[in-house]
Amino acid sequence: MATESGDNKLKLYSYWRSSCAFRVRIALNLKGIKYEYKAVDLLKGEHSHPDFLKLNPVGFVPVLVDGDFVISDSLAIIMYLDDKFTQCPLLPPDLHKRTINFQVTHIVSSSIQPLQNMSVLNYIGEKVSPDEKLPWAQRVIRTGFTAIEKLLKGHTGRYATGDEIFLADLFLAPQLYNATRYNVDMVMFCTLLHLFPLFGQDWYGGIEVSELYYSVIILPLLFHSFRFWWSGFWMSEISPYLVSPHISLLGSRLILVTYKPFATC
Ligand SMILES: N[C@@H](CCC(=O)N[C@@H](CS)C(=O)NCC(=O)O)C(=O)O
Repeated sequence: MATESGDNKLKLYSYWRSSCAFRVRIALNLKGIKYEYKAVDLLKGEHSHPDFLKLNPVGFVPVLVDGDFVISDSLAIIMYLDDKFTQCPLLPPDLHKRTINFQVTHIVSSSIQPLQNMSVLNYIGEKVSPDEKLPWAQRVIRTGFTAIEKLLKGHTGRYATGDEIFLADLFLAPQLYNATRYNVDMVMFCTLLHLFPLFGQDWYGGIEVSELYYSVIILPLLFHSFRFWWSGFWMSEISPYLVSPHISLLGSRLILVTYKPFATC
């Protein structure tokens, strides 16, 4: 398997939370391509540093450097990697499937992500109000996801357009991560949630077994040991009941807070 480009390992300029860089990291990892990770901290403004602007004058991550060839857009980078490293092709041979992949990709990369980019949200926060940042991000994500839901209906398999991972998946997974960051209510987006159940756990009744176990078994156990200890210590039968409602309440709250039925799908 081709892993490196000549003697020069590929260099990826990335920020861990950047959904655009996340797309490229998925492509690199799927294809088993080794690369050097160059962290660019967006929160510290490192993307505006003159050295970084030499690589990408727009001041965005990701940037991929292959020898002396510099590419500064996630889709361009991914297409470059797909042509150069042919293992795990990212575009399906079927014309319709391929076109659906392009549509999803462009909805995410043109109609969602740029509108909720850090600089846009900061601008809204400054010029309009900090309170408007979150509703705006949620709104653009919801609009885009509504379109993608429609588009994918009848085409999905284990992944967005069948049983193999293609371009659309590389753009969708990071955008779903963004949706979790912006606390978008996902109950309407059944197809997306079925494709990426991990992102849906908190949204559609995905009670984590460990949480249930914690609330149903561990807390009562703790409570009863505490009761024994308490009554032994204080030689009193009344005192444990003073704390019991508190602890049971904590137990049931854990269930109620995390449980949300997958009603609409
Ligand atoms: N079309 C570009 C967009 C790149 C982009 O917007 N990157 C974001 C992170 S996901 C960024 O660097 N934001 C910095 C900012 O908004 O100032 C791509 O797909 O690579």
